[in-house]
Amino acid sequence: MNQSKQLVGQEAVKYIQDGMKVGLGSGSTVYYMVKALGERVKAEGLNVVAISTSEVTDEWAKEFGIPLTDFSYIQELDIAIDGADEVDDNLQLIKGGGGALFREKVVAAAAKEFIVIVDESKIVSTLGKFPLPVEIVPFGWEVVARKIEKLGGAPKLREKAGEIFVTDNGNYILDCAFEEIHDPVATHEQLIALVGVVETGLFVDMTKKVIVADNGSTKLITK
Ligand code: ABF
Repeated sequence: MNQSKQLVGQEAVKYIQDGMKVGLGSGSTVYYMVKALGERVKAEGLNVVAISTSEVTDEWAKEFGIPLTDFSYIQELDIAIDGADEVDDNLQLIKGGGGALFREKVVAAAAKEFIVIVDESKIVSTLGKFPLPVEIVPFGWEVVARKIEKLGGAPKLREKAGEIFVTDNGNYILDCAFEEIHDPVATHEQLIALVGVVETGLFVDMTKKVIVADNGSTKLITK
């Protein structure tokens, strides 16, 4: 599995050119991409600057010598590269298993090109087997949960080490077991309309390029 993640991480870095402003995603696959990018910075003197999507990725960027900036300096990125929990046939995504979905969506939306890197286990025909992460404001989260329950989402408040999980933005996450999401656009619209929902892990119509590990190599899926 790690070899697959390494392969797609290294392949994605080939799309980064000198002078680019880069969005760095989160998750274990992204770790290998950040490592590979750091190796290019070191070996080629590649001149890039990056905005990351989590405090964990911040640490990886520092470890591998990738200069970091933030949106107070740059408001558009040339490319963003991130992982995913599920990818369907239309390149619609479920993201947020790592809890960074809000910053991941902000960064992906700010990028001219958004490339997703996954091992083959993430490819599905229909989204939803992976519980959909929905970031919510802590105040009145129980009200939002009941509304999502009525939508068939079977919401579960995310915990970590027996405590309520709190995102980098100070919010909570409901993991919603929809099982099958046949219309990701409509489901996202229904959820984002609920007062108290900050963002959903449905990344619809955001990527046109997915790099998938494939039996010791990689393949590019585009739309
Ligand atoms: C992140 O990557 C999250 O959105 C997603 O949950 C995670 C996938 O993690 P991994 O690459 O470790 O499978 O972008």
